[in-house]
Amino acid sequence: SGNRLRVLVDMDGVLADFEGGFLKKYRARYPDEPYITLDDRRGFWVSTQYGQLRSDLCEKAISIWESKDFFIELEPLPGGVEAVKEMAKMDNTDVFICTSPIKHYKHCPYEKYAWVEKHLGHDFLEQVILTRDKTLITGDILIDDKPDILGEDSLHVNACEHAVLMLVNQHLNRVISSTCGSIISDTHGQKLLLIFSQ
Ligand code: UMP
Repeated sequence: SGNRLRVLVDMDGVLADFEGGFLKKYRARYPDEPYITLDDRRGFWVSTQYGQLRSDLCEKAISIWESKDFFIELEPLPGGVEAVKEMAKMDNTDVFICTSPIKHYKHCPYEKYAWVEKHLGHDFLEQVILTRDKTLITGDILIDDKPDILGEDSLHVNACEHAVLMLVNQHLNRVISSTCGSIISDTHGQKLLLIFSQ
């Protein structure tokens, strides 16, 4: 509250290796089906690109992350968990994990909490925000890999006065540059860091 900095950190693709976990389990479950290497992955939606490869593969892709143990077994991306712990120790700073669960709710929300407990500790469960619309959450900084974060309040996000953007490398362990603007993204899926403040 007040003059504290509130940092929102995404989970899939930022802290947890969603893409790597997906490909490993997809290939194990569908060994005879075509797949897309991590180098050839384009765009945020895995299901869309698999659907373009062959229409029935969209459903098969979705079946992977709807399965039990998919989210809890995701490997941490290098540097992510360490960076969150470091930020959480900073003065006047509150760090929250801000993540969108899938609507197939049998396993995902539970396993997202379990993942945070496993990698960041029980006390960090206090910091978990599950939302399908991140623009409804008030924060100063959102660290996310999704290039188009849209929702009920997205006009507000885009119109904010002191928007600052920082491009971070692959994960969030090294901030490499910062600039003013609204939302930037890299064509090769580089992670972006979006700061919005009122
Ligand atoms: N997700 C899909 N389809 C995809 C890729 C990811 O539904 O093709 C889900 C997995 C996560 C969520 O639950 O989207 C990612 O949300 P954020 O990283 O924006 O929090």
